[in-house]
Amino acid sequence: MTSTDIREDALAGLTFPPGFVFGAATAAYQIEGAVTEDGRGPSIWDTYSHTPGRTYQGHTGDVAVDHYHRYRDDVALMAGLGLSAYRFSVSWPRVLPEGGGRVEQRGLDFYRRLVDELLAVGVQPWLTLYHWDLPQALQDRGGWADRDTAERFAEYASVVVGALGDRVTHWSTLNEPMCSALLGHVSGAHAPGLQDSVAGARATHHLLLGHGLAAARLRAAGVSSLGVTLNFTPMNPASQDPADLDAARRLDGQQNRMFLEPVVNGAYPADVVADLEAAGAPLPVRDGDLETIAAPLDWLGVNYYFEQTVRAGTRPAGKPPTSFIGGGDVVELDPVGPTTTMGWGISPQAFTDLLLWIGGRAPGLPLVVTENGSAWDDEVDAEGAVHDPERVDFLVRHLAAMAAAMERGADVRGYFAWSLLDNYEWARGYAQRFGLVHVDYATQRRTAKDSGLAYAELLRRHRDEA
Ligand code: IFM
Repeated sequence: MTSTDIREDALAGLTFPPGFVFGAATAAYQIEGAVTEDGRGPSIWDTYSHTPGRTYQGHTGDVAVDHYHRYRDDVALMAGLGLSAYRFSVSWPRVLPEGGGRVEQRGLDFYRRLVDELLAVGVQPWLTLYHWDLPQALQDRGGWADRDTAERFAEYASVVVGALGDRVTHWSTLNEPMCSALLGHVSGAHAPGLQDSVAGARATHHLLLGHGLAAARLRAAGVSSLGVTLNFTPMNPASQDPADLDAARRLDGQQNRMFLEPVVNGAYPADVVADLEAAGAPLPVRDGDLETIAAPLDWLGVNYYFEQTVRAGTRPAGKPPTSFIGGGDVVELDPVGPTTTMGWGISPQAFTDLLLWIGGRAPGLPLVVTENGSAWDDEVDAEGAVHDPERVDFLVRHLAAMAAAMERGADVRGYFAWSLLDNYEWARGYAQRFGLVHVDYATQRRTAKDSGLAYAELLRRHRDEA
């Protein structure tokens, strides 16, 4: 069997409704490089990645995959794969190097050129305003733990929509605020690298407030396709023991419900509020905030990678610090069965269940899968091909799982593979490859992997069926 046969086989029977959007996603700091060019200011990720001991082998996004200079070729690559959409993020410190005030026109011009290039080849731009690269100048004034950062985010949203609102239709405010808030401020596994639960709770609320304030600015500018992207990890109890059930409830609360409920229903879950208060890290909610946060949306972005089983108990020595407020007495179990190189388990069934669960919590709100993907050790072989059967399998099984959810009523309108290209996987550096397209980091050469070719084939059939 050739790799083409394998693709043909895997794709048989996978069909999606006409108009279903298929794309791939990236984020500014993970791909752009050019961190000191055209007036860009430093971000918290520049600071973090340059701090010894923070990232795998000291890897930084200084060069990344040089997309800032190679964006034309990368757009041509997307067109070649037949993507109907491309989800990317704007780098806040490229546009407002000090976080607010002075606008750097050269930064905006880059995104205008990128968007024009996409439109010219018929790929819809899906723009995310914040994928974790807060201007360092704002961090120096307290970052997301400080309420003013939410106001600065709204200011930044106004600047970007003022420059690109005439050509970008699909807008998202935040990517995965859970990671910004809890990985950034509780475990310190991400920038700004704090281990401070009070700051974690404050950052959570101010990120969500920033989302609501920015949403109002985008609406005022006429945006009619507006969403926010949340990352969901289903939390399963290791047993029916009440302590394990409670551990799963608490982590599910902070991972999933603390972000979903205020955005779609205008309230933090009461059990989460109580947990955070008991941990001495209350959410700093003021009158009117929850109405702002619950701004009407046109779609909800769903990022899904894996599910997690947890139990109550003392975290074994050697486990990384918890990312959850008061979560020091909860243990995340290692997955059973095969894992990706990230160490994540593979659970397509949990993806189906998750989409149905979200649909039940947010009835009437269309869902867009804004990220889903897997990391593997990929290599270019002597013939110049990249055979990544594990990623093909992951992709096909997750597409099938999404289709199963849709069949059972989940209103899913699009799917973006993470990621278009191999790129800078944050604290894990360049050791983790998520791309549909392989990047040789020494030469920056791009090579479509078998998974990229399989995806292209699926998209070709989808277009033909339309
Ligand atoms: O690379 C990240 C991305 O930036 C956010 N979502 C998860 C991906 C894989 O870890």
